[in-house]
Amino acid sequence: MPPGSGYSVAWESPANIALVKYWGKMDPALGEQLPANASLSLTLSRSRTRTSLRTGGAPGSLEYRYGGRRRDAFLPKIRRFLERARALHPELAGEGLSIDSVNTFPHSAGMASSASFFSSLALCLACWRRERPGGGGGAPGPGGAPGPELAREASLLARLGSGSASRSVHPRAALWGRGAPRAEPFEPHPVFRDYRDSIVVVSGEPKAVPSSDGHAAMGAHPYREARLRRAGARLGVLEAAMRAGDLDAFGRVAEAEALDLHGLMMGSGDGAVLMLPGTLDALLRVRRFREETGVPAHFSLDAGPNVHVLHPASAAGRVRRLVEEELLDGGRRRVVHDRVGGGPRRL
Ligand code: 2P0
Repeated sequence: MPPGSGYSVAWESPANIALVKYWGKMDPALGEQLPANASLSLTLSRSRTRTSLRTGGAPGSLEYRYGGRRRDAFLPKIRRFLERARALHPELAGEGLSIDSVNTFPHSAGMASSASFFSSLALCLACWRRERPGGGGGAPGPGGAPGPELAREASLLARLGSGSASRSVHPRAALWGRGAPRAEPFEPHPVFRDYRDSIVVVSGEPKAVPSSDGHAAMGAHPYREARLRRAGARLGVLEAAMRAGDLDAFGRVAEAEALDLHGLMMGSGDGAVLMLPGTLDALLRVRRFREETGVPAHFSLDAGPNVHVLHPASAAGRVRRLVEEELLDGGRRRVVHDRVGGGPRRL
Protein backbone atom coordinates (compact mmCIF):
# COMPACT_ATOMS: atom_id res chain seq x y z
CA MET A 1 0.00 0.00 0.00
CA PRO A 2 1.62 3.32 -1.01
CA PRO A 3 2.18 6.06 1.58
CA GLY A 4 -0.88 8.23 2.07
CA SER A 5 -3.33 5.61 0.84
CA GLY A 6 -4.88 5.13 4.29
CA TYR A 7 -3.84 1.75 5.63
CA SER A 8 -5.44 1.00 8.97
CA VAL A 9 -4.94 -1.67 11.60
CA ALA A 10 -6.00 -2.18 15.23
CA TRP A 11 -4.70 -4.27 18.11
CA GLU A 12 -5.77 -4.86 21.68
CA SER A 13 -2.99 -5.58 24.17
CA PRO A 14 -2.93 -6.22 27.94
CA ALA A 15 -1.10 -4.76 30.91
CA ASN A 16 1.27 -6.99 32.87
CA ILE A 17 2.44 -7.26 36.45
CA ALA A 18 6.14 -7.77 37.03
CA LEU A 19 7.07 -10.19 39.83
CA VAL A 20 10.79 -9.52 39.64
CA LYS A 21 10.72 -5.82 38.81
CA TYR A 22 12.55 -3.98 36.05
CA TRP A 23 13.98 -1.03 37.93
CA GLY A 24 16.88 0.88 36.44
CA LYS A 25 18.33 0.97 32.95
CA MET A 26 21.71 0.34 31.42
CA ASP A 27 23.88 3.21 30.27
CA PRO A 28 22.02 4.70 27.23
CA ALA A 29 25.33 4.54 25.31
CA LEU A 30 24.70 0.76 25.17
CA GLY A 31 21.18 1.19 23.73
CA GLU A 32 17.81 2.79 24.46
CA GLN A 33 15.75 1.37 27.29
CA LEU A 34 17.89 -1.65 28.08
CA PRO A 35 17.14 -3.00 31.56
CA ALA A 36 19.85 -3.15 34.21
CA ASN A 37 18.27 -6.33 35.58
CA ALA A 38 16.07 -9.11 34.23
CA SER A 39 12.32 -9.04 34.97
CA LEU A 40 9.60 -11.69 34.83
CA SER A 41 5.90 -10.82 34.58
CA LEU A 42 2.42 -12.27 34.33
CA THR A 43 0.38 -11.03 31.38
CA LEU A 44 -3.06 -9.79 32.44
CA SER A 45 -6.37 -10.20 30.69
CA ARG A 46 -9.00 -7.58 31.53
CA SER A 47 -6.71 -4.54 31.77
CA ARG A 48 -6.16 -3.82 28.09
CA THR A 49 -5.67 -1.00 25.61
CA ARG A 50 -7.27 -0.99 22.16
CA THR A 51 -5.24 1.00 19.67
CA SER A 52 -5.95 1.76 16.05
CA LEU A 53 -3.41 3.18 13.64
CA ARG A 54 -4.17 4.90 10.36
CA THR A 55 -1.49 5.98 7.90
CA GLY A 56 -1.88 8.78 5.39
CA GLY A 57 -1.84 12.55 5.74
CA ALA A 58 1.31 14.63 5.52
CA PRO A 59 4.54 12.61 5.80
CA GLY A 60 5.81 12.71 9.35
CA SER A 61 2.56 14.16 10.77
CA LEU A 62 1.16 12.71 13.99
CA GLU A 63 -2.25 12.87 15.63
CA TYR A 64 -3.22 11.16 18.85
CA ARG A 65 -6.71 10.64 20.18
CA TYR A 66 -7.87 8.91 23.33
CA GLY A 67 -11.34 7.45 22.81
CA GLY A 68 -11.85 9.71 19.77
CA ARG A 69 -10.80 12.95 21.49
CA ARG A 70 -7.54 14.72 20.81
CA ARG A 71 -5.14 14.25 23.69
CA ASP A 72 -2.01 16.30 22.96
CA ALA A 73 -0.50 15.81 26.42
CA PHE A 74 0.62 12.30 25.46
CA LEU A 75 2.16 13.38 22.13
CA PRO A 76 5.73 14.01 23.40
CA LYS A 77 6.03 10.43 24.70
CA ILE A 78 4.65 9.04 21.41
CA ARG A 79 6.99 11.30 19.39
CA ARG A 80 9.99 10.09 21.34
CA PHE A 81 8.91 6.51 20.72
CA LEU A 82 8.45 7.16 16.98
CA GLU A 83 11.87 8.80 16.70
CA ARG A 84 13.42 5.63 18.11
CA ALA A 85 11.22 3.39 15.96
CA ARG A 86 12.10 5.36 12.81
CA ALA A 87 15.81 5.06 13.56
CA LEU A 88 15.27 1.29 13.45
CA HIS A 89 12.80 1.22 10.54
CA PRO A 90 13.45 4.28 8.31
CA GLU A 91 10.45 3.44 6.10
CA LEU A 92 8.23 4.68 8.95
CA ALA A 93 9.54 8.21 8.46
CA GLY A 94 7.56 8.74 5.26
CA GLU A 95 4.20 8.11 6.90
CA GLY A 96 1.72 10.45 8.53
CA LEU A 97 0.21 8.60 11.50
CA SER A 98 -3.11 8.91 13.24
CA ILE A 99 -3.44 6.93 16.48
CA ASP A 100 -6.55 6.37 18.57
CA SER A 101 -6.50 4.36 21.78
CA VAL A 102 -8.83 3.52 24.62
CA ASN A 103 -8.35 1.50 27.80
CA THR A 104 -10.76 -1.22 28.85
CA PHE A 105 -10.05 -0.36 32.49
CA PRO A 106 -11.20 2.97 33.91
CA HIS A 107 -8.85 5.71 32.72
CA SER A 108 -8.90 7.38 36.13
CA ALA A 109 -8.07 4.15 37.97
CA GLY A 110 -4.42 5.10 38.30
CA MET A 111 -3.46 1.83 36.69
CA ALA A 112 -0.41 1.61 34.46
CA SER A 113 -1.38 1.89 30.82
CA SER A 114 1.94 2.50 29.09
CA ALA A 115 2.67 -1.24 28.77
CA SER A 116 -0.69 -2.02 27.17
CA PHE A 117 -0.63 1.12 25.02
CA PHE A 118 2.89 0.82 23.62
CA SER A 119 2.61 -2.92 23.03
CA SER A 120 -0.62 -2.42 21.05
CA LEU A 121 0.92 0.45 19.07
CA ALA A 122 4.06 -1.59 18.38
CA LEU A 123 1.92 -4.44 17.03
CA CYS A 124 0.09 -1.98 14.74
CA LEU A 125 3.40 -0.67 13.37
CA ALA A 126 4.86 -4.15 12.97
CA CYS A 127 1.74 -5.19 11.00
CA TRP A 128 1.98 -2.13 8.80
CA ARG A 129 5.60 -3.07 7.99
CA ARG A 130 4.47 -6.56 6.95
CA GLU A 131 1.36 -5.58 5.02
CA ARG A 132 2.71 -2.62 3.03
CA PRO A 133 3.89 -3.48 -0.51
CA GLY A 134 7.05 -5.56 -0.33
CA GLY A 135 6.57 -6.08 3.38
CA GLY A 136 6.57 -9.87 3.21
CA GLY A 137 3.23 -10.55 4.96
CA GLY A 138 2.95 -12.90 7.89
CA ALA A 139 0.56 -10.92 10.08
CA PRO A 140 -2.54 -12.62 11.51
CA GLY A 141 -6.06 -11.66 10.54
CA PRO A 142 -8.68 -10.18 12.90
CA GLY A 143 -9.01 -12.09 16.16
CA GLY A 144 -5.54 -13.54 15.75
CA ALA A 145 -2.65 -13.58 18.19
CA PRO A 146 0.77 -12.47 16.95
CA GLY A 147 2.93 -15.31 15.67
CA PRO A 148 6.41 -15.73 17.14
CA GLU A 149 8.14 -13.50 14.57
CA LEU A 150 5.61 -10.68 14.87
CA ALA A 151 5.77 -10.90 18.67
CA ARG A 152 9.58 -10.67 18.56
CA GLU A 153 9.53 -7.58 16.39
CA ALA A 154 6.72 -5.96 18.40
CA SER A 155 8.45 -6.67 21.72
CA LEU A 156 11.56 -4.85 20.57
CA LEU A 157 9.55 -1.90 19.22
CA ALA A 158 7.33 -1.73 22.32
CA ARG A 159 10.41 -1.51 24.54
CA LEU A 160 11.36 1.72 22.78
CA GLY A 161 8.11 3.28 24.01
CA SER A 162 8.07 1.84 27.51
CA GLY A 163 10.34 -0.88 28.83
CA SER A 164 7.60 -2.87 30.56
CA ALA A 165 5.60 -2.88 27.27
CA SER A 166 8.13 -5.33 25.80
CA ARG A 167 6.66 -8.04 28.07
CA SER A 168 2.98 -7.45 27.18
CA VAL A 169 3.17 -8.98 23.69
CA HIS A 170 3.49 -12.51 25.10
CA PRO A 171 0.67 -14.68 26.50
CA ARG A 172 0.69 -15.79 30.16
CA ALA A 173 4.21 -14.79 31.22
CA ALA A 174 7.27 -13.06 29.84
CA LEU A 175 10.94 -12.89 30.72
CA TRP A 176 12.99 -9.83 29.77
CA GLY A 177 16.66 -10.52 30.30
CA ARG A 178 19.27 -8.12 31.66
CA GLY A 179 20.29 -5.80 28.79
CA ALA A 180 18.05 -7.72 26.38
CA PRO A 181 16.49 -5.90 23.41
CA ARG A 182 13.19 -7.77 23.72
CA ALA A 183 11.22 -9.97 26.10
CA GLU A 184 10.77 -13.70 25.48
CA PRO A 185 7.70 -15.84 26.23
CA PHE A 186 7.90 -17.81 29.48
CA GLU A 187 5.75 -20.91 29.89
CA PRO A 188 4.78 -21.33 33.55
CA HIS A 189 3.30 -24.33 35.39
CA PRO A 190 -0.42 -24.79 34.55
CA VAL A 191 -1.51 -23.34 37.93
CA PHE A 192 -0.23 -19.93 36.76
CA ARG A 193 -2.03 -20.04 33.42
CA ASP A 194 -5.25 -19.24 35.25
CA TYR A 195 -3.76 -17.20 38.10
CA ARG A 196 -5.82 -14.29 39.43
CA ASP A 197 -4.80 -10.71 40.18
CA SER A 198 -7.41 -8.62 41.98
CA ILE A 199 -6.22 -5.03 41.65
CA VAL A 200 -7.40 -2.82 44.50
CA VAL A 201 -7.44 0.80 43.37
CA VAL A 202 -6.26 2.64 46.48
CA SER A 203 -5.96 5.88 44.51
CA GLY A 204 -6.99 6.82 40.98
CA GLU A 205 -4.94 10.03 41.05
CA PRO A 206 -2.08 10.40 38.54
CA LYS A 207 1.18 9.05 39.90
CA ALA A 208 3.17 11.45 42.08
CA VAL A 209 6.48 10.33 40.55
CA PRO A 210 6.77 9.12 36.92
CA SER A 211 8.40 5.71 36.53
CA SER A 212 11.02 7.27 34.25
CA ASP A 213 12.24 9.31 37.26
CA GLY A 214 12.36 6.15 39.35
CA HIS A 215 14.42 4.34 36.72
CA ALA A 216 16.73 7.35 36.41
CA ALA A 217 17.24 7.48 40.18
CA MET A 218 18.69 3.96 40.06
CA GLY A 219 21.65 5.23 38.01
CA ALA A 220 23.42 6.65 41.08
CA HIS A 221 21.41 4.87 43.77
CA PRO A 222 23.49 3.95 46.83
CA TYR A 223 21.96 0.45 46.79
CA ARG A 224 22.32 -0.09 43.02
CA GLU A 225 24.84 -2.92 43.10
CA ALA A 226 23.09 -4.78 45.89
CA ARG A 227 19.79 -4.38 44.05
CA LEU A 228 21.19 -5.85 40.85
CA ARG A 229 22.62 -8.85 42.69
CA ARG A 230 19.39 -9.41 44.55
CA ALA A 231 17.18 -9.15 41.46
CA GLY A 232 19.39 -11.70 39.68
CA ALA A 233 19.20 -14.16 42.58
CA ARG A 234 15.43 -13.72 42.92
CA LEU A 235 14.91 -14.31 39.23
CA GLY A 236 16.45 -17.76 39.61
CA VAL A 237 14.16 -18.57 42.55
CA LEU A 238 11.08 -17.23 40.75
CA GLU A 239 11.75 -19.07 37.50
CA ALA A 240 12.07 -22.35 39.38
CA ALA A 241 8.93 -21.64 41.42
CA MET A 242 6.90 -20.75 38.35
CA ARG A 243 8.02 -23.87 36.50
CA ALA A 244 7.29 -26.12 39.48
CA GLY A 245 4.01 -24.49 40.55
CA ASP A 246 5.45 -23.58 43.97
CA LEU A 247 3.00 -20.90 45.11
CA ASP A 248 4.77 -20.11 48.39
CA ALA A 249 8.15 -19.48 46.78
CA PHE A 250 6.42 -17.49 44.01
CA GLY A 251 4.60 -15.35 46.56
CA ARG A 252 7.66 -14.75 48.71
CA VAL A 253 9.52 -13.31 45.72
CA ALA A 254 6.52 -11.27 44.56
CA GLU A 255 6.08 -9.62 47.98
CA ALA A 256 9.79 -9.06 48.56
CA GLU A 257 10.14 -7.43 45.13
CA ALA A 258 7.15 -5.14 45.67
CA LEU A 259 8.61 -3.95 48.98
CA ASP A 260 12.09 -3.56 47.48
CA LEU A 261 10.74 -1.47 44.60
CA HIS A 262 9.14 0.97 47.04
CA GLY A 263 12.12 0.79 49.40
CA LEU A 264 14.42 1.76 46.55
CA MET A 265 12.22 4.74 45.73
CA MET A 266 12.09 5.82 49.36
CA GLY A 267 15.88 5.44 49.60
CA SER A 268 16.58 7.51 46.48
CA GLY A 269 17.73 11.13 46.65
CA ASP A 270 14.17 12.45 46.41
CA GLY A 271 12.80 10.03 48.99
CA ALA A 272 9.76 9.27 46.83
CA VAL A 273 6.84 7.77 48.78
CA LEU A 274 4.28 6.18 46.46
CA MET A 275 2.44 4.09 49.02
CA LEU A 276 -0.58 5.62 50.73
CA PRO A 277 -1.87 4.64 54.17
CA GLY A 278 -4.47 2.46 52.42
CA THR A 279 -1.70 0.64 50.54
CA LEU A 280 0.08 -0.43 53.71
CA ASP A 281 -3.20 -1.33 55.38
CA ALA A 282 -4.09 -3.59 52.42
CA LEU A 283 -0.67 -5.27 52.35
CA LEU A 284 -0.89 -6.14 56.03
CA ARG A 285 -4.43 -7.46 55.64
CA VAL A 286 -3.39 -9.73 52.77
CA ARG A 287 -0.60 -11.16 54.94
CA ARG A 288 -2.88 -11.65 57.94
CA PHE A 289 -5.49 -13.33 55.75
CA ARG A 290 -2.83 -15.72 54.44
CA GLU A 291 -1.54 -16.52 57.91
CA GLU A 292 -5.03 -17.08 59.34
CA THR A 293 -6.54 -19.08 56.46
CA GLY A 294 -3.56 -20.70 54.73
CA VAL A 295 -4.87 -19.37 51.40
CA PRO A 296 -1.86 -18.60 49.16
CA ALA A 297 -2.74 -14.97 48.41
CA HIS A 298 0.23 -12.61 48.03
CA PHE A 299 0.49 -8.93 47.23
CA SER A 300 2.42 -7.11 44.57
CA LEU A 301 2.73 -3.42 43.78
CA ASP A 302 3.56 -1.40 40.71
CA ALA A 303 5.26 1.96 41.00
CA GLY A 304 2.12 3.40 42.60
CA PRO A 305 -0.26 2.92 45.53
CA ASN A 306 -2.57 0.23 44.09
CA VAL A 307 -2.41 -3.28 45.49
CA HIS A 308 -2.38 -6.43 43.35
CA VAL A 309 -3.68 -9.49 45.21
CA LEU A 310 -2.22 -12.53 43.44
CA HIS A 311 -3.88 -15.90 44.03
CA PRO A 312 -4.73 -19.21 42.34
CA ALA A 313 -8.13 -19.66 40.69
CA SER A 314 -9.07 -22.17 43.43
CA ALA A 315 -8.96 -19.31 45.99
CA ALA A 316 -10.92 -16.79 43.91
CA GLY A 317 -14.08 -16.91 46.03
CA ARG A 318 -12.28 -16.50 49.37
CA VAL A 319 -10.09 -13.69 48.04
CA ARG A 320 -13.10 -11.92 46.56
CA ARG A 321 -14.67 -11.93 50.04
CA LEU A 322 -11.45 -10.62 51.60
CA VAL A 323 -11.29 -7.83 49.03
CA GLU A 324 -14.93 -6.85 49.35
CA GLU A 325 -15.07 -7.05 53.16
CA GLU A 326 -11.69 -5.60 54.07
CA LEU A 327 -9.89 -3.87 51.21
CA LEU A 328 -12.44 -1.56 49.57
CA ASP A 329 -12.73 0.99 52.40
CA GLY A 330 -16.47 0.49 52.80
CA GLY A 331 -17.10 0.62 49.04
CA ARG A 332 -15.12 3.80 48.40
CA ARG A 333 -12.46 1.93 46.42
CA ARG A 334 -12.72 0.03 43.17
CA VAL A 335 -11.30 -3.36 42.35
CA VAL A 336 -10.52 -4.94 38.98
CA HIS A 337 -10.65 -8.73 39.24
CA ASP A 338 -8.09 -9.52 36.59
CA ARG A 339 -6.40 -12.78 35.65
CA VAL A 340 -3.60 -14.16 33.55
CA GLY A 341 -4.48 -13.93 29.88
CA GLY A 342 -3.64 -15.00 26.38
CA GLY A 343 -1.87 -11.82 25.24
CA PRO A 344 -2.69 -9.40 22.42
CA ARG A 345 -5.32 -9.87 19.73
CA ARG A 346 -5.76 -8.21 16.41
CA LEU A 347 -9.11 -6.40 16.19
C1 2P0 B 1 8.12 -3.19 35.81
N1 2P0 B 1 7.74 -0.80 36.29
O1 2P0 B 1 8.93 -4.11 35.74
C2 2P0 B 1 8.49 -1.97 36.65
C3 2P0 B 1 8.14 -2.22 38.08
C4 2P0 B 1 6.82 -0.38 37.29
C5 2P0 B 1 7.09 -1.21 38.46
O2 2P0 B 1 8.82 -0.61 34.40
O3 2P0 B 1 10.93 4.36 31.39
O4 2P0 B 1 6.82 2.61 31.97
O5 2P0 B 1 9.08 3.64 29.88
O6 2P0 B 1 10.95 2.04 30.40
O7 2P0 B 1 8.21 0.52 31.77
C6 2P0 B 1 7.26 1.07 34.75
O8 2P0 B 1 8.11 1.81 33.95
O9 2P0 B 1 9.33 2.71 32.18
C7 2P0 B 1 7.98 -0.15 35.14
P1 2P0 B 1 10.12 3.20 30.88
P2 2P0 B 1 8.04 1.85 32.36
O10 2P0 B 1 7.01 -3.25 35.27
